[in-house]
Amino acid sequence: MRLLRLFLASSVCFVLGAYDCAFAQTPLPSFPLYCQGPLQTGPPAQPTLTPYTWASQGAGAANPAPGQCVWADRGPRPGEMVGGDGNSICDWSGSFSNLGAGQFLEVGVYRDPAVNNCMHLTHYIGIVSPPFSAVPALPPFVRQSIATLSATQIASLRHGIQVMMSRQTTDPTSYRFQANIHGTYDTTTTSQESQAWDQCEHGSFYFFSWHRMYLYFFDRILRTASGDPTLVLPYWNWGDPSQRSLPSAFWQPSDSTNSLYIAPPGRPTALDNGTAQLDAGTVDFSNAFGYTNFESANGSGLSFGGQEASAMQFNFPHGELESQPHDVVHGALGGLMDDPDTAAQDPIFWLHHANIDRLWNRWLQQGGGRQDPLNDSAWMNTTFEFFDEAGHAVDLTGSQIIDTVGELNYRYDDDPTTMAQFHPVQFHPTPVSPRLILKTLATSQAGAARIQLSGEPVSVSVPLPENAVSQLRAFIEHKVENKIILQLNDIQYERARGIYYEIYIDPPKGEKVNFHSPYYVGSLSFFALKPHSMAGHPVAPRSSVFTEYDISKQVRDLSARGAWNPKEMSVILVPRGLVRRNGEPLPLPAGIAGTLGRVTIATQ
Ligand SMILES: [Cu+2]
Repeated sequence: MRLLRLFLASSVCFVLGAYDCAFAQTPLPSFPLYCQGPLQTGPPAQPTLTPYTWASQGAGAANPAPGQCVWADRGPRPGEMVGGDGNSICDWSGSFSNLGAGQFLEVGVYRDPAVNNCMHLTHYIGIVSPPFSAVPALPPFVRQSIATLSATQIASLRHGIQVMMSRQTTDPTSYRFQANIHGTYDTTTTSQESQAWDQCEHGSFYFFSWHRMYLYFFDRILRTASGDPTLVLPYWNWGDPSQRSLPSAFWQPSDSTNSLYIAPPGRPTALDNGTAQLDAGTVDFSNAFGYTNFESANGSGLSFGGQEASAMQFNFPHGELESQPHDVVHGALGGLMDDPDTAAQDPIFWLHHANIDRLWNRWLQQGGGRQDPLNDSAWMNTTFEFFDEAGHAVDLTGSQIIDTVGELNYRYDDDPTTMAQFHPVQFHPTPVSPRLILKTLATSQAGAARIQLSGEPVSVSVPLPENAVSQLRAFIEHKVENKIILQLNDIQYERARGIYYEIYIDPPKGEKVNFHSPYYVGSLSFFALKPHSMAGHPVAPRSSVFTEYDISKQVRDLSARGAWNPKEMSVILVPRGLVRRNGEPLPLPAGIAGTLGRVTIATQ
């Protein structure tokens, strides 16, 4: 009903073409429905449905009658009594089965076009008695920082995860099935598993939208599993310096009674005993927030949200926020979290991604032209499949997840109360850009051995041929304004293991560098940097894996400092990982973590 309205509104905007087009504030999707017992759940084939009859007028002292339901403030409109499961409440049937005659139940619902138009239960409010409140809409769920959760809320979160973990893997609402949707080494045993697993989107502008959908359904399944209608998935705000260690609920107690606990080697011991935390540089997102464009051309990761590329599980290069802090936090945490095929097995995964999802809202809030790729019909209309709390397959598209309050019924505790800025304001349909081809200026020694990345810093020399020097000079002197780009090419590794690399250009010899240094350009994490594809797409060669960094500013700074060396550029990779609470680095894993085929300096 509401989605249709949104669609109509956007069609009108498309017709208006280049005119700016703002939506009126859309109503919240959840409305209070009052029912009187007894209500009976559907036949054995549909045990998750609760059919009912509409009362003719709004809830009052003697209304609805036994077996009936109705809105708070009015009777049903003709269009509301629809076919399919239109007069059925879907999911959570157990809540209704014990309701006796003379008892009234208040719930929050919205009509769910994804599940045969049933009245989808969003809020369970409980037994009420007249007079009923006539509030026409219910507030959305609020995702809170884990640091603000009460002991009761933590207990509820643990219980929900534990119930999901106790379900059979073949059940789409089980914890393992849900984790495997992201990625897995498990062998599939059903066709549903083959179709649903290994679907995560990395390295394209679907990264944000796919993970928002994934968390949305996980949150619904978790709430139902917990039996607590007020439970909402929290987020881990590692951006706050006081919250950089693993939230204590995840490691205290450190035994099997705590469903949030993962024993080593699933997590590094230092995380699980509270001695380690994420470094300030690991969680820094200032670079990504500086970008005002959500998407970049196919082949370029220089945008907040990633390249316009086809939906496939792992693509390259990654967008800016995906790369840092998303990938880098995965990389620093190590253990299960450092591999897309195991990451979601650690319950901290969901809180890490809720924070990434929250940062998407914080980025939009910066304004300055930042907006979602509403003009891109592929981003708006590509369908992804998930499962709801009843185990039904459900589809979502980008256009259905832009406004978390109006479309998905949740908000973050620090979202502004008015969500107007999250609504589309402009429609300028644009054709998909062709794949961006960069001009290579210089590359590290051809034919040399692969560059080995270990627990020690590595310096890679990139000799500058004459042509590169003249082009870089023209750039330094502002005669041309093309971006200068650093690429790390042909990245190979076997299994990631809790290490990532900060990258610096020509730092002064002997100077102790960190991510605040002017020579810092970004970081390399191995997370999701492996060719891997969904059924029907060919697997890309490993040599095609690369990351890229805009080094325009660093190149001009070099010259301004008088440190510009026209013979070569030195690219330094400094290994990083978890740190102690006092900021001292913890020992890094020994041996070779991965290798690079070459380092390239290029221009657009
Ligand atoms: Cu992730």
